[in-house]
Amino acid sequence: MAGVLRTEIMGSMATPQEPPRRAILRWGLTGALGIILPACSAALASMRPRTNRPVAPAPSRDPMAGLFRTPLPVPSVLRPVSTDGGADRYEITQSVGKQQFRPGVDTEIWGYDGAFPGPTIVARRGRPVIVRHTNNLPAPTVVHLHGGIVPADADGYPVDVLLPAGAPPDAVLAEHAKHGVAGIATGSRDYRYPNDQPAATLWYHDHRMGFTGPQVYRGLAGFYLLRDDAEDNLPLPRGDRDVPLMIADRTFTADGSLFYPWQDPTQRTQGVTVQYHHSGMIGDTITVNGAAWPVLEVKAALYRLRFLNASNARVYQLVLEPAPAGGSPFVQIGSDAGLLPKPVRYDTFAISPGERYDMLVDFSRYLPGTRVLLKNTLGDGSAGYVMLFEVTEQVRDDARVPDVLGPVPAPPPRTEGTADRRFSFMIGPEGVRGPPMVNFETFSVSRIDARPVFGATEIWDLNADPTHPVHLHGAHFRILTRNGRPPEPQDAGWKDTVFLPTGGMRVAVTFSGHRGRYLFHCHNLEHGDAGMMANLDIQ
Ligand SMILES: [Cu+2]
Repeated sequence: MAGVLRTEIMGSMATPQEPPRRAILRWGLTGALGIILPACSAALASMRPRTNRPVAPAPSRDPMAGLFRTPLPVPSVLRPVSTDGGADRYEITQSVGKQQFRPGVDTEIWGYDGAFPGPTIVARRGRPVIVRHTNNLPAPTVVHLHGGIVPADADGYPVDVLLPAGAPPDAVLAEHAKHGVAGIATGSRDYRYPNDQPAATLWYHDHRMGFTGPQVYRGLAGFYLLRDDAEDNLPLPRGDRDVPLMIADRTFTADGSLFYPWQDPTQRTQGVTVQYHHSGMIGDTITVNGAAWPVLEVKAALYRLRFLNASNARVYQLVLEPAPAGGSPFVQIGSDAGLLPKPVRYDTFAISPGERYDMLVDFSRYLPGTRVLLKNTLGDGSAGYVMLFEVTEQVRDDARVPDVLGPVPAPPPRTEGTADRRFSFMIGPEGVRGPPMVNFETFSVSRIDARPVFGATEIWDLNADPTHPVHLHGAHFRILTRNGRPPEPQDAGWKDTVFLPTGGMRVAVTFSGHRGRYLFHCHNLEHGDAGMMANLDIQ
C-alpha cells in the first residue's frame, strides 16, 4: 500500500508547473530570465535572496507605473461557531480556491476556507480556542500555530497528518505516524489552543512533513491575532488602523498559475529542483495579503502595521520612500511573541521568513497626497518593491506612541562561558545537493536530538553557515548575544524565530509551556522539508 494514498490523492492535482523560462508571466519589472541561475554558481551557497539580474534597466521616471494596481486586501476575521463551554470554537475548511493576485488573472490556490491568506482568528489571552479543520484538499495537511505555546498534540507535528475524508490507508504515512504525537486523523481534526501567553501577532500555516514549502506556497497561511488587557490599555491604533501585512513572494506561469520548482514532476515526492535547493523558493512577484504589489489608502494618522514574512525563503530589508520629515519612520512595539519593553525606532529593518515585526508608522508626518513606497532594498527589479501607501487626509487621531510597552523579564545574564547546548544549521558540503542539517544530521522522526527539562531556562549557542532563519516550537527565547556582541534594540523581546547571522547567537530558552515533542528547524521552508529540523522532547 506504500505510496498509494499519495498517488491517488495527488493524482487530481494540476499538471506539473515547471514552465519553460519564456512562459513565466512577466508581471514584474525584471521578468523571468533572472530567476533560474546556473546550479554551479557559488552564489547558491548563500541564503541571501537570489539576485534577479534585470533583463532591462528599471524605469527611471516612474517605477510605480503599472505595478501598484490592486487595493490591499485585509483578510476577514473569522466568527466563532460557538462560544459555549469555556472556549471559542471555530471551523475552517481547507479547500482549493481561486483568487486574483493581479486584476483579471485567476490563480488556483489552496487556502483555509479557500482563501489566501486564510481568515484571521482574533483570540483573547486566557480564553481557549478550538479550531476544527476539515481537509477538502487533494493531499494530507498539518496545521501549526506559529508562535503559539500549545500542547504537543495540537502543535502540528509534521507526521500528525489530517487526511481528506475517504482517503485510503497508506503504509508510509502510518509508519511515520508511529513516531508522531497526535496520530493520523481523517476528515477533520480539532486543534486546541490555550492562549496562555501575552498578546502577539501569531500565524497558522501548513507543516506537513516534506511538503511544508509547496503547501504554504499554495496558500495555506493565515493570521492569528492574540489580544490581552495590557495591550488594550495602551493608546495604540485600532480598527482599520491596525493592519496585518502578510508578505510573500511568488512566481506565476503564463496562464496565471503558481510556479513551484518541483523536483518530481508528478509532485508525489518531496524536493525542489537543484537550482532552488540552496536558495529555497524565491519568487519574482511580491504579494501582500494575497495581492501583488498592493495599494493601501491611509489617513494622515498613526497606523499599526503587523509585518509578517510568510515567504518560503526570501529575506526583506524594508524602507519607506520617501522617508518622513525627521526620519526613522518605523517604531517597533512588538516582536514575534509580544510587546517589547519600550518602542524602538528604525529607518529600515530586516525580516526573515516566519518573523513578525509589530510596527507603528505615523503617516501624519506626510502631507496628504503623498505616495509612500514600501521598498525591499535586498530585492532587485520588481522584487525591490513591496506595496504603496497613499496618504489621503488629515483626521482626528487619539492613538500615540507609548513611552513604555510591556514588562519583559530580563534574561539570565550568561553571556560568558559554556552554553547548555549548541545547534549548528548548515547545508552539507557534498556539492549542489548537500543535505540541509542541524548538528550535522538530517531530520528523523525517530531520533530525539535534545531533551530539555520542563521549567528550565537553557542557554543555547546557535550557529549558521552561512545564514538561516530558525524557528523554535513549544518555547520562546531571548537573545543574549548577536555575532558575539551585545544584542541590538530589536532583540529585547520574546522571539520564536530569528535570522541567524554567520557569527551566531546566544539565546536563553525558557521551557515553561508544555511537555512533549516539538520541532526546532530552519524556516527556509525548502531547507526544513529537506531535513534541516531537530526534535526536542521536553520532559
Ligand atoms: Cu535554512
